[in-house]
Amino acid sequence: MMSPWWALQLATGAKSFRDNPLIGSQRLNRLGLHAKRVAIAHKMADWRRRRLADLIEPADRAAFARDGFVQVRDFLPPADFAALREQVMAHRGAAREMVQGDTITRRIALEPTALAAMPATRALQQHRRWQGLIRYVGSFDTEPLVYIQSILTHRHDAPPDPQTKLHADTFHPTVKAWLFLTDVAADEGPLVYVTGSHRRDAARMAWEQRRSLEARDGPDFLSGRGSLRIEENELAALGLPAPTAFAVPANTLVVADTSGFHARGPSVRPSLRVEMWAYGRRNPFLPWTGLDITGVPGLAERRAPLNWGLHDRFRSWLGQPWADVGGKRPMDE
Ligand SMILES: O=C(O)CCC(=O)C(=O)O
Repeated sequence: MMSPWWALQLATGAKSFRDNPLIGSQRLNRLGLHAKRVAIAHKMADWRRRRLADLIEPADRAAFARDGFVQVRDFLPPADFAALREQVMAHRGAAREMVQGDTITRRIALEPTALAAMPATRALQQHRRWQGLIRYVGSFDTEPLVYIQSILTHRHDAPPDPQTKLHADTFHPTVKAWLFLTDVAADEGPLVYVTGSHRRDAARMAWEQRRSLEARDGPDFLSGRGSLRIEENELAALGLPAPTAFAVPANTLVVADTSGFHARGPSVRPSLRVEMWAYGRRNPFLPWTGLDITGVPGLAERRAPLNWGLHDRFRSWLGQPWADVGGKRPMDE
């Protein structure tokens, strides 16, 4: 009875080798199902990006094509950044937290009340380069989801945070952005990215094909769910360099295609990182760049709380990893 649903999911961003028997099928993947989805999704993203090229400067386009990310230091003028940091750090908002291993991720959504309380966050959302980079890298001309995000490492006596293992978020191009509000030290859980790993050359496609046969039944749960993990010592065979750690001062922006390999670097002590964090993901097979009903003003800034509420309500079907922790500030313990 579920077969038509599973088949329809092949034309979407569904990625779990464990939950969809077609996506996880060794027989179909031996015939190239996973590799074909990867190849088509990347071609579609390239095509959409060509149409969005004017959203960003040629230098940013070249950096992205080469590296898979764009890094901008001193992103905002100092006075604008100071205002943003001051407003955000003082804001007590309805927070959600997810615990992964020993690490807490806290998110405060930029919903209408938060935007009204922090005019500098609205200004960031309207910033031309911020918007342009996120849309171009994500390959869709639609409004990203934006949160204030805090990463608190070593807060639980538990195995390591699974985000510290290098991984691709999914099989198709997709965007995440970090505008760091705190300085990030190299040994305090920086974002790391494997330069050039957004490309799908022959070596990467062979790796994708191989991993698509192992992922469903392999020991790594998150690879089975479609976020394929890779060991650092496998990178050289794919012609890839060691990961770059973004040990950067506050006011650095990184916008990355997180279908490239990335992770959170280890932290040698309990640390706290705060950032404006944006995320954009749509069906990777769509031919158009816009037409996103959820991105219209009025709805766009309510998506995060609506989505949390939906998962609270239908917790047993949809799952809800984001616990309601009441009102918190980004730097609260
Ligand atoms: O925020 C970070 O440090 C990276 C987290 C990560 O790996 C992810 O968002 O997939």
